[in-house]
Amino acid sequence: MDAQQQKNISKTMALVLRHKPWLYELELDDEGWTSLDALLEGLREARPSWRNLTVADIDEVVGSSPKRRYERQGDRIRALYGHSVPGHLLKTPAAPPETLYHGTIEAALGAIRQGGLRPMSRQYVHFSVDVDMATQVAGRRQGKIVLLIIRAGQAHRAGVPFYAGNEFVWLADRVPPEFIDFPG
Ligand code: HQG
Repeated sequence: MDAQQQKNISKTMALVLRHKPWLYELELDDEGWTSLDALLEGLREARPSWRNLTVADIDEVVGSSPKRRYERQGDRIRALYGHSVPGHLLKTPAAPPETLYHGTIEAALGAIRQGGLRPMSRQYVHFSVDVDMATQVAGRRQGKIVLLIIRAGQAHRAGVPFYAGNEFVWLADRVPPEFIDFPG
């Protein structure tokens, strides 16, 4: 499978595993898991060039993501972060690294200074473990990139819950502005 095909399949998996499982008649459980067979069936029907997709192809897509977007366990698969499906997915609270990063754009700063970081259209607000990834995240948006440093350890000790998406991506319900270092 070439890189472009991997990317196309990954984007479609993100759409159904994070946002619109009903497109493929998938049901997500409360940890986001769904049937691998049902996903494969939906993908095979979606495009003629995907008609012969196999579990090995899905594994290739799962393994090709440096951000570890997806996880497969036996006959089930899920997205590890990024969800907007209705109903709250269960995440286990965990102690975050002392420092996390969040890349955003200048236009959002006023609201973030005032109300802190919020999930917006997703279920959780997302953080990166390093500056590079946070910069890439911000680069998806139009506007001047701003890097926020999150005093996650301090926030956690003060009672703000955090959840591990995977080893690179952390999640929270919200982070108040007093735990955010703004530039300048
Ligand atoms: C901003 C992708 C105004 C926030 C990415 C962000 C990531 C506020 C935007 C993952 C705000 C939401 C998540 C507030 C936060 N007022 N704006 N109070 N609080 N914002 O896409 O973090 O590649 O939902 O700064 O790479 O950009 O698809 O979140 O700009 O890892 O695997 O509201 O999704 O992962 O945007 O991205 P998003 P995000 P994949």
